[in-house]
Amino acid sequence: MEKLLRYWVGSILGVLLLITAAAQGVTFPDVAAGSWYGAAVEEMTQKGLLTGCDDGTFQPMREISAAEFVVITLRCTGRELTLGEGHWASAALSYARDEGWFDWDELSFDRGCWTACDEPISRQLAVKILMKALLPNTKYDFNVESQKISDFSSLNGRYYEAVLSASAAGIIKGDEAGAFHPERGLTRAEACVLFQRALDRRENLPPSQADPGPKTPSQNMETVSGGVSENGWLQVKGTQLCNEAGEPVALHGMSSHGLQWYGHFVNSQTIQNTAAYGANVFRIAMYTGEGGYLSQPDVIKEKAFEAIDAAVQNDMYAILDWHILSDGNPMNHVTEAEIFFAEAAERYAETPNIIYEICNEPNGNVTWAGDVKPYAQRLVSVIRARSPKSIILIGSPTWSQDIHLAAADPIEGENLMYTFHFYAGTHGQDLRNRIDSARAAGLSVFVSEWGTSRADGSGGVFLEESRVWLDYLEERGISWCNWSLCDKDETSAALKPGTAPDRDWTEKDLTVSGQFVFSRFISSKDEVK
Ligand code: DCB
Repeated sequence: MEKLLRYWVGSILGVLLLITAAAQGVTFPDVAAGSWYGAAVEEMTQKGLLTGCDDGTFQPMREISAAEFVVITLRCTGRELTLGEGHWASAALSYARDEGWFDWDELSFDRGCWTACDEPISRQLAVKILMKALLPNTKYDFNVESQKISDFSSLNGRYYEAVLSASAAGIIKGDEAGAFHPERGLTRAEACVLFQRALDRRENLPPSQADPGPKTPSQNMETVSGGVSENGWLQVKGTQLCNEAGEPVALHGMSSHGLQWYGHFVNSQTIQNTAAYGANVFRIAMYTGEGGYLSQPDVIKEKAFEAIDAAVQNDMYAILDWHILSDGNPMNHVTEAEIFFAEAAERYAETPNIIYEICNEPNGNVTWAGDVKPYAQRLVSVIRARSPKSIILIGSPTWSQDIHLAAADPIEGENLMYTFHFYAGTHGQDLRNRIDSARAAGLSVFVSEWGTSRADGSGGVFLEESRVWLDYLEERGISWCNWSLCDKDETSAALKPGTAPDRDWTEKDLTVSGQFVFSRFISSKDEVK
């Protein structure tokens, strides 16, 4: 009873405060009229985008949590929320993740729980979510905008696009010293100002720019298929992979899992089993860390060379993949990489089958300009000195998703392509748009690894999402390899647990993922010679 009374008194007081505040044109007792953020709060409240706290206050100087930020962003896009299971914001958080406003490792969903989403959101992540949700097609000039942000060098590469486009759109302005402080929190007052600027900007865009849909540089690309005896040395013309005769070609096939774990699925028989379904490429994932090449160089190198020879016997292209993963920065082992690729490129200098993939997935605290690009320049020159014509595949930060950074600052040279990796349960339309923009800027893209699962190799299977992705790649003549040819008990694996590696396979040996992927090696558009 006493509780109820307190509640009523509280509410009445709250209402009285609200009325007085409204009379002054401001809605919250703790938001002073005329303060630098007062107008933004008022506008957001009038539009129904802000509700304030249970006690009727706004708490402008409290740091906004990730959950609060995502929920308000979603409201700004005009979407209604339904309460999900568990955390009050779980429906909004899942929606935002599925839309690609943030990646799964930025706000993690763990064992049914949105961990850490009640913690203050970092400024860099907030700006990324805001830009992806409200102003996804904002253009920027890398050099101009990066100059404006005095602490730009401390920014992680995966936030370049968001922060630079937000700067270009006038959404963020640094402090007195021009600093953005990417890792700091954001007060609710600051967040409100960001929302208001983004909404203003959005309202003033011509409708076509507000949502132009994906750009489509070269759709309906007709490609040829077939093996090395038909296509010979590959070459890049414009953004397209072509055969020796200059015709657009698409490579489709499997990637191995780690040679140190699933090397028994990397032999002439298993590679031939994929060729029997129409594959014309095989990727050899030579992990460097996790018990791979760096801990047993001779054994793993021999296995990789055997795998190349098996692919050659089967008339297939072979991607030799320096599979960095736990060792996230390729510069950590650049000398080892130079020695390895020097030997490989010399050995296979005359073999048209080989494609060099010099760094699987840079991740963690790496930048394009400071780490991946200088690494790639060194490796390209090592390989080129020995194998002048071969195709070289180059990764980018954020597990080879940051191709926009490469597009803004590419590497000089011929027959270079940039890898883009995706997992259909995690990555979606915003990344397809990113590929289109990169290609429109002249970048040549090769999907050397993708999975039907979530980004951790399990979950799903996400066949519908995979179909959308493969149709997208097919329309553009983009080549791909699927993760992975092994029998591990995870949804991305193509083979059922216990499948024998030393015989032909039938549909029954393939998992749901394997059946889907094998059925797509030959695309409906391939002009089979
Ligand atoms: C990539 C890696 C690849 C990894 C797959 C699936 O990593 F290139 O090595 O494979 O994508 O995560 C997985 C295997 C597991 C194994 C694990 C560790 O399927 O069996 O236990 O490697 O060796 C990615 C790709 C994208 C993202 C994250 C990762 N992403 N990742 O977008 O967040 O964290 O490994």
